[in-house]
Amino acid sequence: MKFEVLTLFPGIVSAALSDSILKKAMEKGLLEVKVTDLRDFTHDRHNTADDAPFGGGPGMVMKPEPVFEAVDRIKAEGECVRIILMSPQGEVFNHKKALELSREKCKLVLICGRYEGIDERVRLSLVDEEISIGDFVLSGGEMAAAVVIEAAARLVPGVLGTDESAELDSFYDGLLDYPHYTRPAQYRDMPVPDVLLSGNHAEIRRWRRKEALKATMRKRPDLLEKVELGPEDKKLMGELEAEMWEG
Ligand code: 9D3
Repeated sequence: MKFEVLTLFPGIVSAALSDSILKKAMEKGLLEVKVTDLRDFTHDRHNTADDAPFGGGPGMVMKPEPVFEAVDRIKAEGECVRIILMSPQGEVFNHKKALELSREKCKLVLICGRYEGIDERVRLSLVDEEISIGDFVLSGGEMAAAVVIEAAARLVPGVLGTDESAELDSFYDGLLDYPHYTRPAQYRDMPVPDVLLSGNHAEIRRWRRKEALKATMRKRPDLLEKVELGPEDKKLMGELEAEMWEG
């Protein structure tokens, strides 16, 4: 999959792409990420990328010209493009969106805003969609763009090792993870659950599924409304409910 990030702070985005999984994906030719400095598309000697808002008020607004010219250059390269604005007003990013982007054939152009925002004409005439990564305030779209790239790239077939991707296939089912343990089997006053040392793989699988259901019920009950539970899950849920009454 192909990304091009348009930003006034290319260093922030590049730093986030030094992750080893992403580097390997790039070496394998499965992922291409170009980071473009919007200052390269300014023309005055101060490389001005922002200006005061029309109508007055606090802060500065990102000028439209560098963004339009950068997008013109990308389009002139003849590629099919899908233009995404990273913005707090966007649709909130999730696994489903990551999967959809991972299957995109066109180049994904991620525009990162800074300051109070970007000139509205960018949104009106260039942008296909807006993505937010959640309801909190960042200083700009760079960290959000890095999040989107990492989450989507991991879902491209071949990017993860076989172990990790097998886990994705079977376990990204909308439940929270089960607890993990490693050696030592006893640490301070905390033993590892016996079932994990038993070697009984059917029992271990059942225990993990039950713990995943328990964690989801306790911490993210909203997720259970969306997930489809199989017959075994329903049985495990029944057991959990009974155990709740026992205390
Ligand atoms: C404090 C300024 N805010 C006034 C209501 C508006 C505002 C402008 C610019 C808030 C944040 C930003 C910069 N953020 C992003 O560009 C951004 C973002 C985010 O802040 N949260 C979650 N996802 C994203 S994607 C891009």
